[in-house]
Amino acid sequence: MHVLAVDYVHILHAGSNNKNAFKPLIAAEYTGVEVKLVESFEMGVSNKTPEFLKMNPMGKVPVLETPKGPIFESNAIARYVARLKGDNILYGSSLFEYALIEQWIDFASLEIDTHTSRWFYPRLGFMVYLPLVEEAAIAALKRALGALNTHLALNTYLVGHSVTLADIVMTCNLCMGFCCIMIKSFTSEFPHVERYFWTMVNQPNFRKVIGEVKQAETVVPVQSGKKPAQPKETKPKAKEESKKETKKEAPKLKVQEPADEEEEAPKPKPKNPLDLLPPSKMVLDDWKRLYSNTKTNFREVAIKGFWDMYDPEGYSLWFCDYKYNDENTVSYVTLNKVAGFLQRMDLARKYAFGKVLIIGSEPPYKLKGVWLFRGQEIPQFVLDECYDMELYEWTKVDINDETQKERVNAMIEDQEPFEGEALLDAKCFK
Ligand SMILES: N[C@@H](CCC(=O)N[C@@H](CS)C(=O)NCC(=O)O)C(=O)O
Repeated sequence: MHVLAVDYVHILHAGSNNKNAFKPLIAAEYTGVEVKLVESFEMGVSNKTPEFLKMNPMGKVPVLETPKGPIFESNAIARYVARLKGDNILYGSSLFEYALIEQWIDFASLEIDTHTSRWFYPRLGFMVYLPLVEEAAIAALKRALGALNTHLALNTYLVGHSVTLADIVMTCNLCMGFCCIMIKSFTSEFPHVERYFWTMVNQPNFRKVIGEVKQAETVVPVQSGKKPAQPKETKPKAKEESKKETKKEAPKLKVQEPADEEEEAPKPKPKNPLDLLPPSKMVLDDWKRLYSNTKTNFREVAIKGFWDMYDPEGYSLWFCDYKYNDENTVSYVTLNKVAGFLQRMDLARKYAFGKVLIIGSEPPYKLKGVWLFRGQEIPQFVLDECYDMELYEWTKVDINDETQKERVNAMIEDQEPFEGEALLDAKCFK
């Protein structure tokens, strides 16, 4: 019977933690094409069988089985998955957008992946480690990240106004860097790349495939004493020997894997230190409810209610001021930036309330806000986990200063004009 490719369950040969396999798996989440990872894949064994070598003579993964035959090379597989269903959202809406998507896919492969690998693999002993070569790889990677950063200063996505295949390939390639070698002090030179990467990996369709992503905390030390990989011999090797060599899978990414049934029961999560603070008379949810339900007389009802409830011992108020306002030249990119910030603050929902104003009737727009946090300081876990925090200047509100108090009120109320300027929008975190 002839099976239509759109109805076919495609089998993807790769391990479950392979960033190249993530590309088609994420594309499949967007297009609804059925792609399943092959069962019991063992790197260095499954990809060296005669049957596998018929699918990819390189013996490399990923490989996708389709009704017409196998496809290897992860970008080609991802393109196939993206285009299988005629009307799809991953390939842009014009020939020009299509070309830009291809441009960024090539860039992600040749300028990001190549240089990240040239930095990372020699440190693992997969290639000869030479300090001068590493220096050149890092310089080339920085040049590429600089260019990407410039593009992302004005664009939420690589092409157009939604996720395309270019974002999928770029994010998977950046994933190896962020998870394995590009520590915070390295990536903070590229704040827009950081914002882009964390926004992408937290999109539900990415998260389903990749899981939770954690940034590398240290640069892998050079594996001294490890012999560099030898060039492959042309004559076939004895089974055991060849197994050893081909087991060189790309390193495991530091993502949270699905729990193994045989593993011990997970330890109870340690309490958030904010839960250990002395109880407060202010109930944050009551304030959030009052804010949401007040439709008229906002000053008299909500603002007055806020100060009646406010507990200056259990909570603190903070003004935030975006450091890079001159980059806010495109309205929807600026709005997306704020939306992403509030989305990433989700982890603090039990402990915070915030208002961010997007100020100005024309670009560059200014971002200013006020946040209420449990405790006297900005919670450490928020500073650690939400990278947007460092994009703002933070100043504690002195509530004994009436001018500052009035500024808080104006922000909570979205008062317009605000400090003499119109508001493009105001976003609330509650
Ligand atoms: N350009 C290829 C790279 C494939 C690749 O290098 N795969 C590695 C695992 S990520 C592999 O199979 N290595 C086994 C080997 O070198 O024999 C793609 O994007 O699919």
